[in-house]
Amino acid sequence: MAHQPTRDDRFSFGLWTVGWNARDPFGDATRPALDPVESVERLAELGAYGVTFHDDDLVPFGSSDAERTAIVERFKKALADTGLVVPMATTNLFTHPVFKEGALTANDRGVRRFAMRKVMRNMDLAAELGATTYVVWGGREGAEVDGAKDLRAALDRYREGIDTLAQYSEDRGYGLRFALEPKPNEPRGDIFLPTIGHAIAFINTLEHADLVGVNPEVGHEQMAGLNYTHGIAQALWQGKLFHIDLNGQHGIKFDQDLVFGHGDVLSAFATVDLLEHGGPNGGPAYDGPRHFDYKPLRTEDVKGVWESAAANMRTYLLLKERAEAFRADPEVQEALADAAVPELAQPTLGDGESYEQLLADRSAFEDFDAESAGARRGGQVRLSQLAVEHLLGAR
Ligand SMILES: [Mn+2]
Repeated sequence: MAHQPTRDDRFSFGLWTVGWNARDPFGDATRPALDPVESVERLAELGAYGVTFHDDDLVPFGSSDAERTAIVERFKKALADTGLVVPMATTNLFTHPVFKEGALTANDRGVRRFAMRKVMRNMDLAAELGATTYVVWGGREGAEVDGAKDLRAALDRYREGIDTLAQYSEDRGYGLRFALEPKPNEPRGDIFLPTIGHAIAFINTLEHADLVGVNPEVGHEQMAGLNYTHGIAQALWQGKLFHIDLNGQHGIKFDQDLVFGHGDVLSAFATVDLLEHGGPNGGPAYDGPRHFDYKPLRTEDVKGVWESAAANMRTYLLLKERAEAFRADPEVQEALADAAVPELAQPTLGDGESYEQLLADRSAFEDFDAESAGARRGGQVRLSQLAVEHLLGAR
């Protein structure tokens, strides 16, 4: 019953999460900005194993080379002192006004070339710090005015951008894998590659498709009304779940970035069960960092920031424990069998069976009793209730 996180749990946080000073579109900051070194120290104390960053989270935009070097050296010392690692890094291609109309897909070619250079520069640092995953969130890659963007050209330029960056990583020997982060909207009215499915379909067109996967965020899929667990299950199935962003969201509204589990907790339970166990019939589970991309509520002070960081990890561990108890419960096993869940793992055709043999099998059609199959007990509510009871600690 250990809910105290350890390095083995591989929890990681973005500098921009705990470091958010709580400025929003309607109000000023309610907290001071945090020193990245303080964030590293506090996250290490709380039991995290990793820290991630956008280039500008660490080195403010426009810093001189000398300032950049000094900041990076101080950060590296904090990492060495605490043992925290940098599993992932990413680029801020959204804050500065230069990116107001897009970055890798901006109409302005000069902006696109600047964006590509900004990513390459931070990839150098990411590799130096030992990162293995490079996240690409195209928050400004999109439009509000459909007529102001050649949508197919934008996808051409997106593909050109990702393939060029992947080639750069290969040529420099960085060994980075890229993880595209889908989001349907916000800050743009409509963002390109809005869901996991769109992103995976796009990835399949890339020259370096093998180096590119997805970094799905709970809230981003739920903002689109989609089932996050289903989305990451498909990404796992296609070998594309390179990274995850865990947080909480209450349905279709603005991007809330709540603490993990503080939105749809039943969905969070299913997500942890999938990540840890690979699904009801087993299967490859997720072996990457458990990364939290949340924002401490604007109502909180700095103490509340660290309470909320701890809450993400504790909630994950509680859900993990609950999911293990659910899987180990004999009544759950019985309910799964009753709902025929294991049967789906069995191929529809027999070993070596052709469709000719299927056509010849009268029991499959002519003699099949559709009425009794249609009357079969579902047993799904029982399974759902068992999950709820385990979640509530009633079992
Ligand atoms: Mn978000």
